[in-house]
Amino acid sequence: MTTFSLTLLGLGAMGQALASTALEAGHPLTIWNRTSGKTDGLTTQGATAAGSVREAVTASEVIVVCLYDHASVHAVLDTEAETLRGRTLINLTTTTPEEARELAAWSERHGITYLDGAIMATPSMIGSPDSVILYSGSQKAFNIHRELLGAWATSTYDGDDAGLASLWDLAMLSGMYSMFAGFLHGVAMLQSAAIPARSYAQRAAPFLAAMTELLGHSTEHLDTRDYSQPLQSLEWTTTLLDTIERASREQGITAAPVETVQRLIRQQIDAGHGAEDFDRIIESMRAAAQIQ
Ligand code: FVH
Repeated sequence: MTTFSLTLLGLGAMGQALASTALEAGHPLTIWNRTSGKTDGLTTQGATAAGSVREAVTASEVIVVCLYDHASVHAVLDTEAETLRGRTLINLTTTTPEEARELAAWSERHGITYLDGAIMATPSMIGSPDSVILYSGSQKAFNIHRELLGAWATSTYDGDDAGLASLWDLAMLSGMYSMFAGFLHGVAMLQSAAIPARSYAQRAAPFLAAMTELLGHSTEHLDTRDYSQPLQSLEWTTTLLDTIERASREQGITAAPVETVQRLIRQQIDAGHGAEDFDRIIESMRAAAQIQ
């Protein structure tokens, strides 16, 4: 394996995992964190703790940032744009696509090679093939540093538009959080009858796993936007969700997660599409953002 020196800015839960794995892979590592106390375990493993961002950036050709959010990335890097000139910046902080593009443009203005990454894993998964990190931005940087990226996770490159990794990341997380909210709504419904969450989880997990099989079943109509062959019509689905809403109220809990879906359905029924497939609610999502 080709080892090269690396700097990591940000030693939160994820930064710690990335640092530790890079050290295990044999990369000389310089680390920096805003507040003290987070470098100790890593220096024991062989990392060098820098006293300032400038010192940390100067130490390596490749600078990885894993900070709280986009604002914290600028808070750390803005004063060091000239120090970063000629180096490669890999940003693993969660941002929006536009924020990633903004940072790519900022990097270009300052002669910095920019690669954006989106981590689809928890800290404990880093270093295992089950963890995935999506990248977009500089293909050259992705290719050159593939071994390091591979030590952290299974790496994929989605193109030179720096915003694409974030777009994929947030699209995947949107699906995940909506599913978790639905799961918790189910837990609350059953807990109202003194049924423990564990019992619900035991039945819900295989049921939801079976339902995810439907996701890849037929997606063509989502691209053609032809919903005229319904698997479940909007009229049929709204009646079912209405029953869930009433059941929620009977059990003394909110139906808020279901109400959100109902609003999207009603928009399409009101526009005269009640006989079409449930998937037509995607048009309500587009309409909400004025994208037609
Ligand atoms: N943890 C996870 O499961 C995930 C999974 C997928 C993606 N993420 C993203 O990774 C970024 C970092 O997440 P994290 O888990 O390491 O986050 P924290 O443990 O909260 O650490 C945050 C670090 O950011 C530093 N920081 C915050 N604000 C500033 C600032 N204004 N200036 C400088 N540094 C800042 C913070 O420093 P300190 O509080 O220790 O001084 C931590 O180093 C994140 O984008 C996730 O979405 C994680």
